[in-house]
This record gives sequence, C-alpha cells and structure tokens, in this order.
Amino acid sequence: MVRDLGVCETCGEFEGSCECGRGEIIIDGWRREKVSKFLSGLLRHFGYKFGIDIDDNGWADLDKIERIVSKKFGVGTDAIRLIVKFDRKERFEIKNSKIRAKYGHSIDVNVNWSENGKIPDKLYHGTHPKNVRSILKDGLKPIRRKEVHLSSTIEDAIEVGKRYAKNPAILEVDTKSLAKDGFEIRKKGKVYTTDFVPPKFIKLNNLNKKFINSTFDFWN
Ligand code: HQG
Repeated sequence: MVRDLGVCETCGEFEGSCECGRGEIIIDGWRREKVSKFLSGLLRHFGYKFGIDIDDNGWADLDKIERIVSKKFGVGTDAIRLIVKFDRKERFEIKNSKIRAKYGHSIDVNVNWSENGKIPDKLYHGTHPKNVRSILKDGLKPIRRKEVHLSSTIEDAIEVGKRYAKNPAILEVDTKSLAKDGFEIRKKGKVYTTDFVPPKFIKLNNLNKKFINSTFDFWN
C-alpha cells in the first residue's frame, strides 16, 4: 500500500505517520499514487497534451505542472515536492523551479545524467517469460521508450516483471563486459539505463531457468 505523506513541526517531513502524531497529512496514499503516475505520464510521455513544454534535457516548469495537478487532484507544490522526495525509485528530480523524470521517457529528451558511483558488474531485467526467447536472440531493446531499463537487485527486477506476469522471467546482464564493449550505463535514481544490450551479455537467471524451460513450449 502506498503511504500518506505529511509534515510536522517537530518531526519534519514524513511518510506514513509522524512520531509525535501531531503532523499534518499533505497527501494521502491513494492520491499520492495517482499524482505520481500522472507526473510520470506528463514528464515521460504526454506533457504536450496538457500544454507542458519539456526541454531537450527533460525539464518542465514546476508551476505549470502544479496548476494542472492542483486542478485535477486538488493538491499543490508541497505535495509534489513530498512525492519527489519520498519516491522509492527516485523517479523525479526538482531543481530550482523545474522538474523532470530521470528515466522512462518515450519522448525525445536527453537526460544528461551525472549521478556518480560504480556501476555494478551485474544488473537484472524482469520481463514476461514470453519475451525471453526473442531477447536472448535479438538483445534487450528500448521498444517504446528511449532506453533499456535495468534493476540493481533481483527483487527489484521481479517487481518490474510482475507488471507483466505473475511469475516473471529474470535476466542477468553482464554490465562489466557491456561497459568494456563501449556501452554507456547510466545510474538514474534506483534504476540503471543503457541504449541496447546485445544478446551475448544476457543470460537467464538461474532462479527461472527450470521454470521457463519446463513451460517454454506453452509460452511460445
Ligand atoms: C521487452 C517502470 C521482446 C522488455 C519499470 C520489456 C521499469 C523485448 C518491454 C521501467 C525485447 C519494454 C521500464 C526483445 C525488450 N524482444 N521483448 N528483443 N527487448 N523487450 O515498460 O523495463 O515504475 O519499456 O523486456 O519498473 O518493463 O514506471 O520497460 O518487458 O523500471 O518508474 O519490452 O518502467 O518504472 O517495456 O520498464 P518497458 P521495462 P516506473
């Protein structure tokens, strides 16, 4: 369940409930999820439908977004700022009076990302089992988005894959070799992205191998 967000004079900004119990809920969990999905949609895919200009680096004016969100959901900038701050996947970024999505775009933007840190040697991708054969043959492609998305843990990849199937397939990407081969891997919040992963760097995670093998005929 998505938790409420609020502020308290004593405890500060909080998720769920504050320690002293006197905090004010700024946005409830139900609305938080709706607004967060809407923000993802606006900033990644359809801002233009609402008259939002998104610049080449993915930035949009926060006050314009706030006007639309306020009309549609009855919450203001304080709620948007809390949604951004407490987002588990660090989907968004606010700088000065601008907001952008860090990943997931279908629109043509270049989120020139500079989050530092070592890229793990292995990353994971959760998907529908029916995609496995084609991915192992043709590689991981961005399909309708600008980039391929990878997770840092198997658990996160399972969560991504569960959007497609109850028992998702988990693929393991040899990012060490991918990087050595010249592919740029970008850390964007909790998610990693790259332009394409050739099949030679992908293998089916052992967790699923037996399961997929036993049911491959059914899916294909
Ligand atoms: C598949 C959400 C067949 C790929 C998620 C995936 C993630 C192929 C689908 C983020 C293929 C594309 C991105 C090939 C790729 N043959 N199928 N050669 N290459 N595919 O939604 O990674 O919550 O664009 O496996 O949690 O599922 O919105 O990518 O199934 O982090 O922040 O084509 O979006 O994050 O689907 O999801 P997507 P994704 P948020």
